[in-house]
Amino acid sequence: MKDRLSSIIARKGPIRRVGVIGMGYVGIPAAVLFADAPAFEHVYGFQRDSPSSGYKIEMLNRGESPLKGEEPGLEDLLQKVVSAGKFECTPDFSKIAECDAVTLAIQTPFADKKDLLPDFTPLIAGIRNVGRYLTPGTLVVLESTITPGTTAGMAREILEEESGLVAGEDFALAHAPERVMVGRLLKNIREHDRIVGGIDDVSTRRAVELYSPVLTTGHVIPMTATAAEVTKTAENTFRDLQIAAVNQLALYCEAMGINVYDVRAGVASLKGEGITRAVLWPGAGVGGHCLTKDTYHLERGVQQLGPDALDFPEGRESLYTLARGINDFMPTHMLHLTESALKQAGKTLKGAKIALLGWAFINDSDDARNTPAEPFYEAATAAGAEVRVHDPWVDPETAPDVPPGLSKDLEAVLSGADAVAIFAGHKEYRRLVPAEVKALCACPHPAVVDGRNVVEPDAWIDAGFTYRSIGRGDKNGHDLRD
Ligand code: SAJ
Repeated sequence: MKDRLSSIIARKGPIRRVGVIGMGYVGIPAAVLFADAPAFEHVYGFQRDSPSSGYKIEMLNRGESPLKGEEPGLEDLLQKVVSAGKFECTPDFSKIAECDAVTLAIQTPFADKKDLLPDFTPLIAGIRNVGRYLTPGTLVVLESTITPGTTAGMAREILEEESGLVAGEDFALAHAPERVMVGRLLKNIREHDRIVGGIDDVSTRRAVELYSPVLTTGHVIPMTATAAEVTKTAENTFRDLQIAAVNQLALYCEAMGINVYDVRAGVASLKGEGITRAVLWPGAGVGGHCLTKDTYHLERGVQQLGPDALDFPEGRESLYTLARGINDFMPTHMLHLTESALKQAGKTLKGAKIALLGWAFINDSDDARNTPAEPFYEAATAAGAEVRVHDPWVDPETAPDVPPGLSKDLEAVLSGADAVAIFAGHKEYRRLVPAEVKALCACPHPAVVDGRNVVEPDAWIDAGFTYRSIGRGDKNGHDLRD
């Protein structure tokens, strides 16, 4: 029946009109790049006119980007395609019927971090909207990160149910996972290779036709839809695994009294002749919206698609969820290091004033999603400490789940602190001067616990701090200096 789809597409001709559902940090750059491609004549950006996001419609149609932070080239390109009449943002989903190809870029965040399940509700609503207005010969592409099996499973079923059409016969269906990083959205879409996977060869070929015109140095890598879903979740699972491997090494180095960074440099020196050792950086934990959840997408995928076919060591936990457990342990380890440093100064967590520096999950960013600082904050508070949080990048007004009293006033947060716990490697913290911090802490032996290797151990130990850092087994047992 693939011939039927091929002939419908042949009659329809090349893709000329494109729709992008979801005007977020993935959909907006995708839409303007499609609109700027000479291959396409018009692009609709579909955005629900909801109380929280409806404002984007007017903004985008004025050529203004609603995205926070610097996105090089995005607003210029948006103004160019809007004034050329090639891009239009609309809440009218019926215009999907005019499109030859429709992509969905809708986030799948955790519904509840405790149960590690993604919230597919917004994506399902988007898919239903597409199904409602789907016409024969249209290509539908899911760009969101999804559990392997979703494209050929749930998405296909919903589209067929809503449209009365049949995937692979009346319309093409594919997955092309986004690989963008905030701050370099256009560059990533143009230059990263693009995984494109259809539910059948005809769908794959049509998706290749859609994405090829927007790539500059990137290449399209065709495969099946399920392989594309596994690729996306695996690429983040492997990064999480690499981080867990070096976090565990750091814990071992602390226990053996050696410096993990010496070991890291030593291991990484083994290279050449095709030998490589990708050793990442130990740290206070793994946050963000990618690495904290994509492992569980992959695990769910294999459980749903191949539970009986999977041959795996009896009773053994998945290496990937073990890695998640190690990375999620790092904020607890930071608490243990803080407790140890306070104890060396004759104090306990209970009643201690802790200055937590860095709420963002990543250096020099305002993004605090799933920050590892949060479990530390909660556990230290539960242990009776008073935790005050500083972050020069995170906006207390707009960021999700910010702790009470989050401040951009570093001196105020440091004043009277018994311990300083560094959770993000913001550049501001690399410039901290031990004597100045000690004067603010106003006690003989404040603790400094470095979760991102940003302070120089001896300078702080010599200034009278009790110093602890992840992986610094060579320094964590230092004598107290007056
Ligand atoms: N982290 C470490 N040690 C490391 C690297 C990161 O502890 O060596 C921590 C960071 O502090 C952060 C978390 O891991 O808390 C995630 O860091 P990240 O650099 O992976 O940033 P993300 O989550 O924004 O990951 C994104 C992902 N990109 C997309 O999903 C398109 C990921 O696949 C990329 O590998 C990563 O960016 C990147 O840097 O390219």
